Amino acid sequence: MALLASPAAAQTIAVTGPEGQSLTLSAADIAALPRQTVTFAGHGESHVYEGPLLIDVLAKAGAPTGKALRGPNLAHVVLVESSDGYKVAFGLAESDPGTRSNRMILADKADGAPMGEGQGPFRLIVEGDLRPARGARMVSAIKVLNLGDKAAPSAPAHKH
Ligand SMILES: Nc1nc2c(c(=O)[nH]1)N[C@H]1C(S)=C(S)[C@@H](COP(=O)(O)O)O[C@H]1N2
Ligand SMILES: [Mo]
Repeated sequence: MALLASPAAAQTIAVTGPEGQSLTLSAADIAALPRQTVTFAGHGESHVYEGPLLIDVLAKAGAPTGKALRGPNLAHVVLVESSDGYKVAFGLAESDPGTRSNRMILADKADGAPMGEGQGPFRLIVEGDLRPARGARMVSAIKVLNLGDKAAPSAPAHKH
Protein backbone atom coordinates (compact mmCIF):
# COMPACT_ATOMS: atom_id res chain seq x y z
CA MET A 1 0.00 0.00 0.00
CA ALA A 2 2.27 2.76 -1.30
CA LEU A 3 -0.25 5.52 -0.51
CA LEU A 4 -0.53 4.61 3.15
CA ALA A 5 3.24 4.43 3.37
CA SER A 6 3.72 8.15 2.47
CA PRO A 7 5.59 9.52 5.48
CA ALA A 8 3.89 12.47 7.17
CA ALA A 9 7.35 13.51 8.39
CA ALA A 10 8.26 14.57 4.85
CA GLN A 11 5.78 17.45 5.01
CA THR A 12 6.60 20.90 6.30
CA ILE A 13 4.99 24.19 7.34
CA ALA A 14 6.17 27.56 6.02
CA VAL A 15 6.05 30.14 8.82
CA THR A 16 6.41 33.85 8.06
CA GLY A 17 7.06 36.32 10.86
CA PRO A 18 5.91 39.93 11.22
CA GLU A 19 9.24 41.35 10.01
CA GLY A 20 9.36 39.02 7.01
CA GLN A 21 11.36 36.26 8.72
CA SER A 22 10.57 32.98 7.04
CA LEU A 23 11.34 29.46 8.05
CA THR A 24 10.29 25.98 7.12
CA LEU A 25 9.42 23.69 9.99
CA SER A 26 9.50 19.93 9.67
CA ALA A 27 7.35 17.49 11.58
CA ALA A 28 10.40 16.85 13.77
CA ASP A 29 10.72 20.60 14.54
CA ILE A 30 7.04 20.71 15.54
CA ALA A 31 7.33 17.52 17.59
CA ALA A 32 10.32 18.93 19.50
CA LEU A 33 8.32 21.83 21.01
CA PRO A 34 6.62 21.50 24.44
CA ARG A 35 3.42 19.49 23.98
CA GLN A 36 -0.15 20.18 24.97
CA THR A 37 -3.21 17.98 24.91
CA VAL A 38 -6.60 19.45 23.93
CA THR A 39 -9.91 17.62 23.74
CA PHE A 40 -12.15 18.98 21.03
CA ALA A 41 -15.70 17.92 20.24
CA GLY A 42 -17.22 18.68 16.87
CA HIS A 43 -20.10 17.13 14.97
CA GLY A 44 -20.90 15.03 18.01
CA GLU A 45 -17.47 13.39 18.10
CA SER A 46 -14.79 14.09 20.68
CA HIS A 47 -11.10 13.68 19.89
CA VAL A 48 -7.91 14.22 21.83
CA TYR A 49 -5.44 16.35 19.88
CA GLU A 50 -1.79 16.78 20.75
CA GLY A 51 0.84 19.27 19.64
CA PRO A 52 2.62 22.51 20.54
CA LEU A 53 0.93 25.78 21.37
CA LEU A 54 0.55 27.73 18.14
CA ILE A 55 2.29 30.70 19.73
CA ASP A 56 5.41 28.61 20.42
CA VAL A 57 5.55 27.89 16.69
CA LEU A 58 5.03 31.57 15.81
CA ALA A 59 7.71 32.66 18.30
CA LYS A 60 10.27 30.82 16.16
CA ALA A 61 9.52 33.34 13.41
CA GLY A 62 9.83 36.35 15.72
CA ALA A 63 6.18 36.89 16.67
CA PRO A 64 5.78 38.88 19.91
CA THR A 65 4.67 36.64 22.78
CA GLY A 66 3.95 36.74 26.50
CA LYS A 67 4.22 40.16 28.15
CA ALA A 68 5.12 41.70 24.76
CA LEU A 69 1.56 40.99 23.60
CA ARG A 70 0.22 44.40 24.56
CA GLY A 71 0.01 47.89 23.10
CA PRO A 72 0.88 48.15 19.41
CA ASN A 73 1.63 44.41 19.25
CA LEU A 74 -2.10 43.73 19.58
CA ALA A 75 -2.37 44.74 15.91
CA HIS A 76 -0.70 41.49 14.86
CA VAL A 77 -2.89 38.94 13.11
CA VAL A 78 -2.33 35.33 12.14
CA LEU A 79 -3.30 33.81 8.79
CA VAL A 80 -3.35 30.01 8.72
CA GLU A 81 -3.38 28.49 5.23
CA SER A 82 -4.12 24.92 4.23
CA SER A 83 -3.05 22.95 1.19
CA ASP A 84 -6.64 22.91 -0.14
CA GLY A 85 -6.78 26.73 -0.06
CA TYR A 86 -8.74 26.99 3.21
CA LYS A 87 -7.74 30.06 5.22
CA VAL A 88 -8.39 31.04 8.83
CA ALA A 89 -7.45 34.41 10.38
CA PHE A 90 -7.46 35.69 13.98
CA GLY A 91 -5.65 38.09 16.27
CA LEU A 92 -2.25 36.91 17.52
CA ALA A 93 -3.24 37.61 21.15
CA GLU A 94 -6.05 35.07 20.82
CA SER A 95 -3.37 32.39 20.67
CA ASP A 96 -1.54 33.66 23.77
CA PRO A 97 -2.15 31.52 26.88
CA GLY A 98 -1.44 34.58 29.03
CA THR A 99 -4.35 36.36 27.37
CA ARG A 100 -6.90 33.58 26.98
CA SER A 101 -7.26 30.30 28.86
CA ASN A 102 -8.56 28.48 25.77
CA ARG A 103 -5.52 27.19 23.95
CA MET A 104 -4.70 27.12 20.24
CA ILE A 105 -2.47 24.24 19.27
CA LEU A 106 -0.90 23.01 16.07
CA ALA A 107 -1.87 19.39 16.44
CA ASP A 108 0.26 16.67 14.88
CA LYS A 109 -1.61 13.81 16.53
CA ALA A 110 -5.26 12.90 17.04
CA ASP A 111 -6.18 10.20 19.54
CA GLY A 112 -2.52 9.29 19.89
CA ALA A 113 -1.76 8.78 16.20
CA PRO A 114 -0.52 11.00 13.35
CA MET A 115 -3.37 12.35 11.24
CA GLY A 116 -3.80 10.92 7.77
CA GLU A 117 -4.28 12.47 4.38
CA GLY A 118 -7.07 15.04 4.27
CA GLN A 119 -6.53 16.02 7.90
CA GLY A 120 -2.84 16.07 8.72
CA PRO A 121 -0.05 16.10 9.23
CA PHE A 122 -0.89 19.40 10.99
CA ARG A 123 -4.24 20.70 12.15
CA LEU A 124 -5.14 23.87 14.01
CA ILE A 125 -7.23 23.17 17.11
CA VAL A 126 -8.99 26.05 18.85
CA GLU A 127 -10.00 24.93 22.32
CA GLY A 128 -13.46 26.12 23.32
CA ASP A 129 -14.74 26.85 19.82
CA LEU A 130 -18.39 25.82 19.54
CA ARG A 131 -17.96 24.56 15.98
CA PRO A 132 -14.93 23.05 14.24
CA ALA A 133 -14.78 25.51 11.33
CA ARG A 134 -11.54 27.17 12.54
CA GLY A 135 -9.91 23.79 12.95
CA ALA A 136 -7.94 24.10 9.72
CA ARG A 137 -6.84 20.69 8.47
CA MET A 138 -3.73 20.14 6.30
CA VAL A 139 -2.05 23.37 7.48
CA SER A 140 0.74 24.26 5.07
CA ALA A 141 1.62 27.86 5.90
CA ILE A 142 1.19 30.31 8.77
CA LYS A 143 1.76 34.05 8.43
CA VAL A 144 2.00 36.65 11.19
CA LEU A 145 1.14 40.10 9.86
CA ASN A 146 1.36 43.41 11.68
CA LEU A 147 -1.70 45.38 10.60
CA GLY A 148 -0.46 48.26 12.72
CA ASP A 149 2.51 48.79 10.41
CA LYS A 150 0.55 50.98 8.01
CA ALA A 151 -0.33 53.44 10.76
CA ALA A 152 3.10 53.43 12.36
CA PRO A 153 3.84 56.98 13.60
CA SER A 154 7.54 56.39 12.85
CA ALA A 155 6.77 56.31 9.12
CA PRO A 156 6.90 59.93 7.97
CA ALA A 157 4.30 61.06 5.48
CA HIS A 158 5.69 61.31 1.98
CA LYS A 159 4.85 64.72 0.55
CA HIS A 160 4.51 65.24 -3.16
N1 LIG B 1 -8.21 22.60 5.22
C1 LIG B 1 -9.49 22.62 5.59
N2 LIG B 1 -9.77 22.60 6.90
C2 LIG B 1 -11.06 22.64 7.32
C3 LIG B 1 -12.13 22.74 6.40
C4 LIG B 1 -11.79 22.76 5.02
O1 LIG B 1 -12.64 22.84 4.12
N3 LIG B 1 -10.46 22.69 4.66
N4 LIG B 1 -13.42 22.78 6.84
C5 LIG B 1 -13.63 23.18 8.24
C6 LIG B 1 -14.98 22.90 8.68
S1 LIG B 1 -16.18 23.94 8.13
C7 LIG B 1 -15.24 21.88 9.55
S2 LIG B 1 -16.79 21.61 10.13
C8 LIG B 1 -14.18 20.95 10.00
C9 LIG B 1 -14.55 19.50 9.77
O2 LIG B 1 -13.54 18.71 10.33
P1 LIG B 1 -13.77 17.16 10.57
O3 LIG B 1 -13.77 16.52 9.23
O4 LIG B 1 -12.63 16.70 11.42
O5 LIG B 1 -15.09 17.02 11.27
O6 LIG B 1 -12.94 21.18 9.35
C10 LIG B 1 -12.62 22.53 9.19
N5 LIG B 1 -11.30 22.61 8.66
MO1 LIG C 1 -18.14 23.17 9.05
